[in-house]
Order: sequence, then structure tokens, then C-alpha cells
Amino acid sequence: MAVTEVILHHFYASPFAEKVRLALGIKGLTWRSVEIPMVMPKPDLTALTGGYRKTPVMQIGADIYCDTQRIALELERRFPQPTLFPNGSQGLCLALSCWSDQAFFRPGAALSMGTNRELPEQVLSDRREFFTFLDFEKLEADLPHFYGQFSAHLSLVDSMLADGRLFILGHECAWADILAYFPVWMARGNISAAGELINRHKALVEWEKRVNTIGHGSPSEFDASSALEVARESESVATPFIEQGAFPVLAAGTKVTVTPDDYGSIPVEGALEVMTGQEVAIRREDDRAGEVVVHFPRVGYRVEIQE
Ligand SMILES: N[C@@H](CCC(=O)N[C@@H](CS)C(=O)NCC(=O)O)C(=O)O
Repeated sequence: MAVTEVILHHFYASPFAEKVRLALGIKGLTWRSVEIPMVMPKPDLTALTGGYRKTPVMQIGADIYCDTQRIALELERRFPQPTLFPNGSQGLCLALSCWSDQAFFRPGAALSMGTNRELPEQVLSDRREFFTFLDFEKLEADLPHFYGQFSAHLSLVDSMLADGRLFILGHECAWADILAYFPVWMARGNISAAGELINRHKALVEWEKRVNTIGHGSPSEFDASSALEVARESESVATPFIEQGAFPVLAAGTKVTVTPDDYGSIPVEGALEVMTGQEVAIRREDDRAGEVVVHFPRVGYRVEIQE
């Protein structure tokens, strides 16, 4: 297998993974699919990431990309055409992530937890610990509020499309569409009364059909032990780089931890390899994965010197 091949560690019900599957579809890529468990423990995944547990994670050789923001940037860097960021929209789209990943996603996650009676008990109890932004004690009582919030965000998306444009930024399906789409996709699969909430938005529904035709590129099943072998037998292609003025000011090689600052906050330890305004990457050694570089976005991640 070519070491530059994309390996996606994910599970099919994951809405964040659906973002990446669609990006792979826009780019028409061939990729390897490793199905990971929906709940902890995930020993094969965390051997690669050093502890990061969220879904999805992208691997290319010995480079491990955590978080959909970082994955989108890397797909764009390695496979520039067709672009995910038409008309220089990269910064705008990454800023828009804060809207969709948080303000739009969270009421959707609350409604999924509160109304999907088919979620296995194992998943519910894992997410009770994981989604620290939700108060599960009050969830039932707050459902009307979450319906109201989710519905308000649907209305925003509908208004983005109200002038009859095909996609949010014009003629091409792009990362901006994926951001607006993935909570809708999650709602269809999980939220009771999703149809009633969504279908009254005519422009949104027509656009949803267009996004649905994008597909996922060409995946083929791959097993976790082969993915670990790929990591062991490859070398990272990351170029060490510390941007002048990146904050905090740290030298290359400093031992740090990188931790999501929202939820699922498991620190990953390693030696600083890359630090810019948009990304942070650390090098680490693992018994099973060998020497890997783990990449994160800078926005939303806490970087601390390891004592
Ligand atoms: N900021 C992350 C969020 C990812 C996320 O929260 N994913 C959910 C699944 S959709 C998750 O990790 N759930 C718990 C798990 O898979 O263990 C990203 O953009 O990738």
C-alpha cells in the first residue's frame, strides 16, 4: 500500500466523520476505512494518537491528524483540487467551524441523546461522561429549548440559501456546505421529529439533496493492525516549523501536552514539532505505532509545557 494513502479511523454513525467522508467525496479520493469502537476503550486508535479519543482521526503514513478542522486543512494541502475552500474562503470557513461544531451541533447532540431511543446503553453512558457541555440531569426538561435552538440554526442555513444559489458559497460544494450539513445529517439519523423540523425549509431541503449526491469517494475496508503497521513502517513527512511570535513561545523539541479545550479533554504528550497560528504538532514514540507525529488545529487546543 502506498504510504501516502489516506486511512480514516471512524465509525459510520459519526456526524463528525461524515464531514470528512464528504470532503473525501468532493476530492474524489480513494481511501482506507478503519472502523473504530463507538466508545472507550479504543486501544488501537489511542496507540496512534497518544490518547486523543474523538472520532474521526486521519492517518497518512506516520502522520496522524486529529480533529475535522485539521483534517480538512491537510486534505486541501495534499490534494488541492477540487478545492474545499473556493474564493479564498479557508479562514472564513475555519471560523465558521466554531458556529457549526458548537452552537449548531450541541443542541443536535442534546436532542440525539434525549430522543434517540435506539442508542445502545453503552453509548449513552459513555457520552454522559464525554459530553461535558450537557447537563444530563436536566436534559429531559430542556428538550423544548434544544428543539428551539436547533430549529433556529436550521433557519439560518435556509437563509444562507434563500437567493436560490446551489451551494453556500455559490456553485461548488465546499467545506462551508459540509459545516452546515453535518448537524442536519445527524438530525435525520437520530432526532425524533427531525422531518418536521427540517422539511419546512424548502431551500435547505433542495440543497440537502444536492449535498447527498456528493458521496464518499472510494473507501475500502482496512484493519486496525494493518494501520498500525503502516505507521511503524513509515516516516512522518511533517516539516518542523515554529512560527515567529506563535504563542506561547516555545522551542522545537519542548516536551508539551496538547489537549482539546472543550470536551473529551485527554492530554497527548510529545515533543513540539510544529506550532503556527493554525496548527500544532508533536512527535511521540509508541510501542505499537512506532514514531509518529500527531497533528491538531491550534484553535480549540491547549498547549502546555510538561513539567
Ligand atoms: N472537534 C472534533 C469533534 C469530534 C467529536 O466530538 N466526535 C464525536 C463523534 S461524532 C466523538 O468523538 N464521540 C465520542 C467518540 O467517538 O469516542 C472534530 O472536529 O473532529
